[in-house]
Amino acid sequence: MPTIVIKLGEERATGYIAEMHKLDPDLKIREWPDVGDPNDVDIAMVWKMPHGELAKFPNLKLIMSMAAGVDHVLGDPDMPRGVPLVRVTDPHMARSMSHWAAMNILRLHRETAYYEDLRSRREWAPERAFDTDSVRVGILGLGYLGTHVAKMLQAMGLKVQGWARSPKSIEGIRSFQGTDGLHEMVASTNYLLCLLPSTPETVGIMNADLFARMPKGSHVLNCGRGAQLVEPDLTAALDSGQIAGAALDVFREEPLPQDHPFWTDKRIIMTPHHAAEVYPPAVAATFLDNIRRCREGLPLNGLVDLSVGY
Ligand code: NDP
Ligand code: OXD
Repeated sequence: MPTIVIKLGEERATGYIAEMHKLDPDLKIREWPDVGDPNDVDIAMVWKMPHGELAKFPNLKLIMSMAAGVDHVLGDPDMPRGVPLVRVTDPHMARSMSHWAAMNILRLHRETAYYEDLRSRREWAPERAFDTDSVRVGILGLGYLGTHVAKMLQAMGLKVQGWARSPKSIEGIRSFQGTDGLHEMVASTNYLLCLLPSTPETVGIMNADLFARMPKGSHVLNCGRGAQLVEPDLTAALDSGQIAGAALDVFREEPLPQDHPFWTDKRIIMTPHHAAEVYPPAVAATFLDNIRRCREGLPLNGLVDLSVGY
């Protein structure tokens, strides 16, 4: 009997299983590590499955990343490379990511930390105007999420530009490619937001050299993957004033270690890797559609190109 194995944090797995069973009560789902006979397993739905586990299912036909990112699967040296891998592309998630970006760009732009500090001392701040016309957001990654975020920020009246591997034609948003394009874009970007997948090409992309190319007093936001930011370079750029503030949702090591300097750095807004969530009621139907497609041999949605790693 074809069986789905699901691996997520416990409460989250229960939510997904319940939503999928609402739509198809006959689905046979097992929660890892209680997988039964590994020969029965044809589909694995995973988030951070321990390395080596996927290789234990000889009849696996589909790996579903329970996330937009697939680095947690591709990082497994024993991942069965011949098995198709799909990922989440979901409007609920895109809206959530856009809200995170908008909220944090505005928190930085409107100097929320400064005003909260004044408030804590019962001080009324002098009146001032915010120069929103000069705000220019540069998005690293104009894929499913980056494009959605770009359009929402644009609808809020911000100037937006973006960088991707291939040229884009999104009305009112200039797109850049290649290393020269990246350097050109960041030179006129004062809010740099990373929404790239984690691949060997993107690791460490936000570093001292890139910060030095931005206008002095710029801001950095990372909601892609922690490995894309060289964390000590951010601290140094904040110390020198080259970067005025940052908002981070993802970190090199998660959960952030207790002794990490970011915990107490007031110049950095932090959220614990929940900029955009996969919400079971929103995605259950699309998951079931891909399961059906796989079992009926039809084309899959959200197929990952293993040759580029996203
Ligand atoms: P997509 O695959 O749709 O988009 C990726 C974008 O990055 C594309 O525009 C792609 O260019 C570009 N890109 C990839 N490699 C390079 C490169 N070497 N140089 C330039 N551009 C590059 O992914 P999504 O938009 O769906 O998701 C992006 C990432 O966001 C995920 O991989 C994940 O890491 C992160 N994420 C984080 C979440 C959180 O809660 N913090 C939640 C969800 C996702 P091109 O279009 O030309 O292919
Ligand atoms: C994702 C994430 O990639 O939540 O979906 O990080």
